[in-house]
Amino acid sequence: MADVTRTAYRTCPLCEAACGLELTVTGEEVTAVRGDREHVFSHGFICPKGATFGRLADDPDRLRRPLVRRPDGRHEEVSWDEAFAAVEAGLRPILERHGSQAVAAYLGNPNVHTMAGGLYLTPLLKALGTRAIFSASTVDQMPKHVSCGYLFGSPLAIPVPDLDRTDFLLMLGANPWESNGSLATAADFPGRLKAIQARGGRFVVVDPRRTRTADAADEHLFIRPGTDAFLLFGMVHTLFDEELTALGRLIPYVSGLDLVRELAVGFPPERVAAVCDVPAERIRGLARELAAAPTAAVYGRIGTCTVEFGTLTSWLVDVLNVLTGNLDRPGGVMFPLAAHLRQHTEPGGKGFTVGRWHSRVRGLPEVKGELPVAVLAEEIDTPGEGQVRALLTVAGNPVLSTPNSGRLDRALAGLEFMVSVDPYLNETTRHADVILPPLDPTRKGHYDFSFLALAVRNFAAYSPPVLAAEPDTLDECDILARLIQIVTGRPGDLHEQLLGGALRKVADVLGQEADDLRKKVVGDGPAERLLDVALRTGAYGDWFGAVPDGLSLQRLLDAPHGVDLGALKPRIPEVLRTPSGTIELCTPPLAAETARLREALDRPRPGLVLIGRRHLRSNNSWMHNVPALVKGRDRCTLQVHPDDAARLTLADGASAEVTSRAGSLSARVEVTDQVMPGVVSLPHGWGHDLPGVRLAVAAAHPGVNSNVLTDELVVDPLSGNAVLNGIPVEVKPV
Ligand SMILES: Nc1nc2c(c(=O)[nH]1)N[C@H]1C(S)=C(S)[C@@H](COP(=O)(O)OP(=O)(O)OC[C@H]3O[C@@H](n4cnc5c(=O)[nH]c(N)nc54)[C@H](O)[C@@H]3O)O[C@H]1N2
Ligand SMILES: Nc1nc2c(c(=O)[nH]1)N[C@H]1C(S)=C(S)[C@@H](COP(=O)(O)OP(=O)(O)OC[C@H]3O[C@@H](n4cnc5c(=O)[nH]c(N)nc54)[C@H](O)[C@@H]3O)O[C@H]1N2
Ligand code: SF4
Ligand SMILES: [Mo]
Repeated sequence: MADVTRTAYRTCPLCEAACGLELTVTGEEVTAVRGDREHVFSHGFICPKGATFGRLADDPDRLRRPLVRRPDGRHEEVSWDEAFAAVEAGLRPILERHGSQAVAAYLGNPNVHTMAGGLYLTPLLKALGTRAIFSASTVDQMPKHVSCGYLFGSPLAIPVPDLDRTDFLLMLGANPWESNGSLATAADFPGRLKAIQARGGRFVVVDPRRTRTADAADEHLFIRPGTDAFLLFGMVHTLFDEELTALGRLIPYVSGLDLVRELAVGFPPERVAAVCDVPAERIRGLARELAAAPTAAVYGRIGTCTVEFGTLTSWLVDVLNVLTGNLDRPGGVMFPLAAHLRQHTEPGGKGFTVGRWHSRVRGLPEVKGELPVAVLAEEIDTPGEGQVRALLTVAGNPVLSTPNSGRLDRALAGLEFMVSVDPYLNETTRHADVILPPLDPTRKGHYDFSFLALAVRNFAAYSPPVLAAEPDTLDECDILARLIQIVTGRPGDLHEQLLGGALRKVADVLGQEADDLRKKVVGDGPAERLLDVALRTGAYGDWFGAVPDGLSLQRLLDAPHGVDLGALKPRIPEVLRTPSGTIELCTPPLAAETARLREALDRPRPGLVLIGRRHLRSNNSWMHNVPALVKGRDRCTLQVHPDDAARLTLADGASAEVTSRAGSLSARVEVTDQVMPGVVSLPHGWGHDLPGVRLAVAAAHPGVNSNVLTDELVVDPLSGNAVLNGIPVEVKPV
């Protein structure tokens, strides 16, 4: 009998844009992928990665059953029972002998793209009871969490640019033409930028590289890596100096304005220009344009976070939005309201603090319940009381993605025990004693817990699994649930326990019995049932029937192209969680950090510095095993400006040796004026030629690991975020 062909709709989980996909499924295979033209948010947009959605499922290197490492170092497939027994045998003695602090956890980026990550990691970490928690957040957006924590009282209150209504967008350190956007979920980000221009608006890009986004912009300004805080302070200075501040309806909700005015005195554009290489007149001009635009948004992304003054830079982005009255107004930057979350009834809360504990070796503060991943290697390789002896990784590849990964790679080899929840035997998991592979994305349901709270328009979508699970495979929720049980030693149906806990909270509010509510819960899987409860009691929820037409999982199941929940609405003051219930514009840690920035004005300029870059067909480190995404010319090149190439006698196509404090590597030179003089660029996520890795396609296109060069000893002090841009390097011909 011929295979039946059908159409399925599904949210793409591969980046933050949350596009709707239309899949053609023939038998048990996804045979074609296109953008879902009826999707309420993405309207048919798709990128080359989304187009390969089905290929992850049939990748021959993708693990379907667990692997256990044998004494000779080889990984061998075993049954699930054997694998979980090996986890128990590995973890238990360490927990008993050294306590939970000896077990660290590293959570990687795809956790924010899976339902299991959104729902089962918190209970797992709680069960582990360790404070040695690390994640990809501290090689990414932690500075934004911290600045928003201080400003708005919650690290999750992150305003996003209202792309569809703004008249003027100033974008720093973001390249959505390649990345498809980040901390601003906007399917077809490029199309939304072009629409700004089409309606008579403008967008300006600040970046040390002339990216595709910069090419499309009305104006591109080169900036010295790591110096955006100076540029932005120069703009703040100008707003006060030229009396251009206009807080509008925010006036009663802002405290600390005078302090910012005082701090800005120290950063006249004429003084900061020499540090950031943006002319003083242009800095003043940008401030004037921002103030004059009917609506405007300042948006900074990873290039403003993964730098020494990351938190200060992220803060200044929103200071500018506040000073020009653009925070929380249509066309400015606004707070989304996701369907699984609730609105607050009034402003005010506990506020945001850091440093509830500190890392053992370097003493860096805890932030948002975790420690900087830049200290992970030293926590493992430094002996003494509290040393990390075992590691759990879930959806992470820190050997390619975190600073001084050479040191981390060596540290992982010295662990007493390591377990990884991951579908690949890759650069990191090759160190694992046990690898537990989750189902591929075609076989799991999807709801974006993280990104619907960052979307430039409120909407909700749920996708059921497209293909049935193969025999003898496990869903990620089940894997994480088993790990929880191994750690706690407690029996029972953990899924039902979690659901019961969620329902008891709701039952109190509704004055009903949890058991009665349980009967009304919809959903085929454990994650789906938890989602149903969150949706029904969320901002648009049906409250189990109390609100007619309210949202529920059933409503989303009935709407395969998503449910539009409207343009973003103002949320100040309700969203504010600061103790004062106001926007606290300048808290003491930020003022103190500003003093440090002031001192940095007089630092000597470094010589050559390294920055990263992203390519449309990459996804951090883990999709280079998809043939369609790696074909063509080698993309892992060291971009060098022609002036630097001439000075250093580097020829296009030749090899160069790049050396930093942390390490050295050799890469192929690409001479191009896309990078500014004094700056070289190498993408991250490559270096697939390590022994023991099972990624046949990636290994044939290995590239080099740029994080061999990044330095784990330099972090943004307020957030602990790694510095991955602006690394001092020396380059010479090989
Ligand atoms: N130099 C430099 N370094 C960087 C960056 C940079 O710009 N420059 N960017 C940083 C950023 S923003 C990030 S987010 C990090 C990413 O850092 P990581 O999260 O550590 O690395 P990824 O490359 O995203 O690797 C994801 C891992 O998850 C696995 N995986 C994929 N899907 C699933 C799944 O459904 N379940 C499970 N359990 N596992 C899955 C993959 O096989 C892979 O091992 O890298 C950072 N590193
Ligand atoms: N195709 C693709 N898409 C992705 C990813 C991917 O790996 N590939 N990764 C996903 C992830 S995890 C994330 S976090 C997002 C990131 O999304 P984006 O933040 O848009 O990431 P990038 O494309 O790296 O853009 C960062 C830009 O900052 C510039 N830059 C570097 N240093 C500085 C600086 O000091 N100042 C300024 N102003 N600019 C600087 C770089 O030249 C680069 O153009 O992308 C996501 N989407
Ligand atoms: S832009 Fe992101 S979400 Fe959209 S298709 Fe591409 S990878 Fe998927
Ligand atoms: Mo990221």
